[in-house]
Amino acid sequence: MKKMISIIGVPMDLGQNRRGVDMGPSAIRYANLKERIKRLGYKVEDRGNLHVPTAETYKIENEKLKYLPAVVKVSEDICKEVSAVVKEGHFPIILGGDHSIAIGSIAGLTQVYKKLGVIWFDAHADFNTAETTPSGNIHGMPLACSLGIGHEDLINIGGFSPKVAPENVVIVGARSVDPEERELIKQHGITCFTMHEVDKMGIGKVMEEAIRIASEGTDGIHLSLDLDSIDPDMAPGVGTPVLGGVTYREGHLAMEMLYQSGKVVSCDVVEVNPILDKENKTARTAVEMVCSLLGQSVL
Ligand code: 6HN
Ligand code: MN
Ligand code: MN
Ligand code: MN
Repeated sequence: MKKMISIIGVPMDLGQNRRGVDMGPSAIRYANLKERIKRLGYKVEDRGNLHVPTAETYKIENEKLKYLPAVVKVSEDICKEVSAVVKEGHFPIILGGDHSIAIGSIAGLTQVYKKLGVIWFDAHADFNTAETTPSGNIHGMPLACSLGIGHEDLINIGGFSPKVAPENVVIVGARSVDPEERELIKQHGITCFTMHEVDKMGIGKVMEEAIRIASEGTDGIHLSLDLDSIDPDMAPGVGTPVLGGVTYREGHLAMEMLYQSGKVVSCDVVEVNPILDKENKTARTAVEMVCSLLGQSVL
């Protein structure tokens, strides 16, 4: 029996400074996410959007952790919603919003999956802290937070820390990592397949390794899919585009291999910004990736 899919929208834009990423859930829904998943033979429920306060109603108090109190509040809400659907045996798809939402989704998942593997598919590593951040934007910090590195309020969402172990976390597609962030990644022994490895080994071999690492001794894999991992030609509508990304076909192969592993239990789809997009191309790419993750092209 296929798991039921639960779509959860989080119109979060407080983790970065480009407006428009709060419209990501609408853009992805408009690209027909629910219908497309249904066609693959799944039952799907759309649980609507969680409430996210408007940036203009907040004053930034800490330049190194912008909108911290609001991000903490929304993360707790995401945690509750995600853990509730996972307890029902469903597969959550959490639509961002910026990547800070992964703090809450991983917190919610680990209420149930005590040993969770994570594949962080991203042009960035999202491994900054208040001490290393060049921007003060929390969307550059969620992976570090999930490993228990960062501000106390962010790492303790859902009541405990760390959520995941470094030996079960893999970054794929990185090509823009800040100098001190790089040191933190090394120091914590996180496996990172940058675009250098994707070019050299091929995406097939990279994903084989990534799936092995995220599977070893875990109850499941969470895919955190940042659309800026994909090359800007197929994903131009993101706040922090970086040239030289994963191609459309490489992205599909990666998603298909994740499907074939049978280990994926949830995913985030983040950083789609329709204001910066061209005719909803990035949201459409996102939907194609999710369909491949759910078995669209595998017989
Ligand atoms: N994302 N490393 C940069 C920063 O500001 O910390 C960029 C982060 C981008 C985060 O794309 O999810
Ligand atoms: Mn149910
Ligand atoms: Mn990211
Ligand atoms: Mn990114």
